[in-house]
Amino acid sequence: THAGAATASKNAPIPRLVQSDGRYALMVDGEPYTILGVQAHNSSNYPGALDKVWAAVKDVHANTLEIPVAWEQIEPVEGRFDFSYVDTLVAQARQKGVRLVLLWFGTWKNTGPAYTPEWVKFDNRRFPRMVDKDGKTGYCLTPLSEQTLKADTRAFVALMTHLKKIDEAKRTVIMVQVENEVGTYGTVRDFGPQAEAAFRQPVPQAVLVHKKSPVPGAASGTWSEVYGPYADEYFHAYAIARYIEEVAKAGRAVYDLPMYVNNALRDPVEPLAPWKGNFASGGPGYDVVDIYKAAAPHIDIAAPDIYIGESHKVSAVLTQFQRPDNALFVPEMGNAQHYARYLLQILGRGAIGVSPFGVDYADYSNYPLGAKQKDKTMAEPFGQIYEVFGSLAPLWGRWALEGRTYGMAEGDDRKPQPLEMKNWGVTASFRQWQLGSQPDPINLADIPPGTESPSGSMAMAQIGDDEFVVVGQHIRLHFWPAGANAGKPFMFARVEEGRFDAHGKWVMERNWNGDQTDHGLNFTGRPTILKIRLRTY
Ligand code: N0T
Repeated sequence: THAGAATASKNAPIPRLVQSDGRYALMVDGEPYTILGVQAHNSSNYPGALDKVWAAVKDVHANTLEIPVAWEQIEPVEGRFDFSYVDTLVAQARQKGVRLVLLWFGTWKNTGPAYTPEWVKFDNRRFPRMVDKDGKTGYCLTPLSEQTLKADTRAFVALMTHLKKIDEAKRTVIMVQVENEVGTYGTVRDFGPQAEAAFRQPVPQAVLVHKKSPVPGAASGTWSEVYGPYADEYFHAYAIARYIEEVAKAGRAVYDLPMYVNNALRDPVEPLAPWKGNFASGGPGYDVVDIYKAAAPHIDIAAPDIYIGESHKVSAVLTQFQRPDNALFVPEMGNAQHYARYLLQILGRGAIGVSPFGVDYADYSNYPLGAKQKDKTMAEPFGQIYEVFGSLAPLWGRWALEGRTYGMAEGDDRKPQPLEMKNWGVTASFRQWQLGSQPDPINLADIPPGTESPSGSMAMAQIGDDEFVVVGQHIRLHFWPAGANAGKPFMFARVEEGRFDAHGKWVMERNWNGDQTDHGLNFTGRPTILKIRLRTY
């Protein structure tokens, strides 16, 4: 036998993002993998804090934990690395059967340098901060410093080198977030002398190709010539993206895991306008995803952190970030109960994963962004859905890659929603009892328990011409014939309730008929999976 080949074949295939017709799957162990994630609180990245994280991961039935690795903790003294936390984390994750997404809290964490080591934080000469229009030194480290870039890159490469060493056989770590919510509050860009000189340079060709000019006829030139009133923000986005690219590229040269950046969102429905101080300038917002694609080809995904909970805004965000050149992934979302219904909408849209934030028992509530509760009752609404969806998760990624999936969440307006699929449509309605129909407008004194606030949702996969798998909660579904079936009479052939076993085999529990189908398919607060076959006659 060849010892070399035997050793090489012991490694599980490396995780990677694959694309087909503008749809995506994250491949883990060679199969599409759907991240049913949670993100730990910011300061849970120490061995002593992990028990309270794992307890919540278990309660919520997550298959993946997102958790920080801070520059300050792996390189407290320049050039001396300590990976004891990473080792503990990875070993415990394996014990629990949970995958990891590691968050590199480096030069920028929520735009600030709080997670850089002390030798970086306070050395303004060597690691300069940005300067605003009035020449005042700000809080944020400038993306134009080659020294800062070099130091961050060295630490990140050390991390990736260590991960390769301890994890390339098992691939417990499946993806890495590079920095956290980058950009800058308070100033649109750096106005220091070096930045001013760079700002007067021509826009790089790659950026021109990806990001069209809003100024008629300005196909090339300086940032101001090409991007007019957006020039400052776009220049800053480019500077940050290019910095992140250097970090990611160096890390992937050592150990080629998928990598992404996350975004603290600007308002998704406010008419697009040049930066006026109400979001982090230079972060990977929807308007500059193109610039990140141009400047940071080693970043697979620009991903939205959803803390804006209104249903129409959530839908707008998903549309803005799900693009043929950008997989949908929601690495953070509020953990308040009203966000739970978005899980199925997001997974149904074909996201590679989703992850409410702050699902651990660290005695911290990030209300008003998330839940007031810090205990099991915070995890429960998400756990109910993950537990049931878990049976579908091994199949879902393939269906999503094939474009078979759909998702929906009850709107804040509580109104019915139609959805057209291939030759079949379905209309969802909400706050119905299981039998009969509520009057319109609904009698609020007589609504089913658990529907006081919006909580309905479903994810549906069309697995055959006339066959569907759906998981739903607090929702009523009526199918109708569409496309080639339009106008034809039809009936249910089967409406089986059940689940998929560990081998992907459908296990039926019962067949719904009579009262259980005569008034639509009614899902209560207990998430349920149905396998449905329709037929025309
Ligand atoms: C998030 C989290 C954590 C309505 C906040 C959200 C996490 C970071 N930042 O708990 O700090 O590390 O990525 C910023 C939300 C901005 C406000 C949204 C307006």
